[in-house]
Amino acid sequence: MTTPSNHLEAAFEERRRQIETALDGALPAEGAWPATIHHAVRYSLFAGGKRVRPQLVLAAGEAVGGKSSDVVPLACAVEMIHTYSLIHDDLPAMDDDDLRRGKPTCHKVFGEAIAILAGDALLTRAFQVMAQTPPSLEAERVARRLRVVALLGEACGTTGLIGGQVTDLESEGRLVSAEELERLHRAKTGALLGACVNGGALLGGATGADLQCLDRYARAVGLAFQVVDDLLDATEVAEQLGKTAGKDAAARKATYVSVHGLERARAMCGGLLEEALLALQPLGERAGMLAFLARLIVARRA
Ligand code: GRG
Repeated sequence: MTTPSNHLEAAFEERRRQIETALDGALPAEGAWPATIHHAVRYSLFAGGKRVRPQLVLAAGEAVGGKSSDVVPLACAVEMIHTYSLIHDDLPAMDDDDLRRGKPTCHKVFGEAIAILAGDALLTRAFQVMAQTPPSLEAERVARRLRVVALLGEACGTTGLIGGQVTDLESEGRLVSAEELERLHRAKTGALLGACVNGGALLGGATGADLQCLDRYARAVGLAFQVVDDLLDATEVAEQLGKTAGKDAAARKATYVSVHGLERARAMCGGLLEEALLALQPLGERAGMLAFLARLIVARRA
C-alpha cells in the first residue's frame, strides 16, 4: 500500500539522485586543469553528505508552487557552501579533525594548502552557479535570483556562518549563557539553513504570507538541527557519525548539552519540531516534504 510517508520517502530518494547529478554537472570535470584542485573539491563534495540543505531548497520551492528548474542552482550552491565550511572547519587551525563524512578529511588527503583552496573554490563556484542565468530567463526571475544571491552572501558572512564560527572558537573553555549559545547556533548553522528555505521559497515565487510561514519554519528547523548535532556528538560514536564523536566536550565547547543538559536539550528538540510543523499548517499539503524533512532532521542519527 502506498502511504503518504512511502510517497515522501520515494520522492526524497528521487531528489537525492537529482541533486547528485546537478552537483556533478555544476563542477569542472574531475581531470580538468589543474587536476589536483578538482580532485580535492570532488573528493569532499561527493564524500557522502546527507544533502539536507539542497533537499530543503527543493521542498521550499515546491511548497510555494515553484518549478524545480528555478531552484536547482540554489540547491547546488548551498551544498557547495556547506562543504566548503566543513573542509575549513576541519583544518588544523580550526577543529583539527581527521574524519569527515566517514572518510579522511580533505587536508589529510591533499594537504592543508589544497584543502584551503578547495574550500575557497567551492565557495566561489557556488556564487558563480547562482549568477549564471540563461539569456532567455525572464527579468522577474533574474531579479529574484539576485535577491537570493544577497541573502546567501549574508548567510555566509560575518553575521552568519563566519560570525557563528568566530563565536564558536571564542567560546571554547569559557562559560556561555543560554542566550549567547542560541545566537551562536542560529548564526553557525541556522543562517545557511534559513537561506535554503527562504531562498528556495523566493526563487519559487513565494508571496508575503507564505514567506512569513516559511521563515518561522526555517528558524525552528535551523536551531533544531544544531541541537540534534550537539546531542549526537554527546551520545553517538564515530562509526555512526562519520566524524569524530565527543569533540565538543573534549574542546570544552558550549553546546545545548553542556548548557542545558541532555534531557532539556531533547525536550527543546521536540518543542522546535512542533513549532516547525505548526508554521507549515497554512501551506497545506504542498508543504508535505518540508514537514518530512523537519521530522528527519530531528530523528537523524548522523
Ligand atoms: C569554517 C566558515 C566556517 C564555518 C564552519 C560548518 C561549520 C562552520 C562547522 C562544522 C561543525 C558543525 C557542527 C557545524 C554545524 C553545522 C553542521 C551540523 C554541520 C554538519 O552538517 P550535516 O549533518 O553534514 O548536514 P553532512 O555531512 O551530512 O552534509
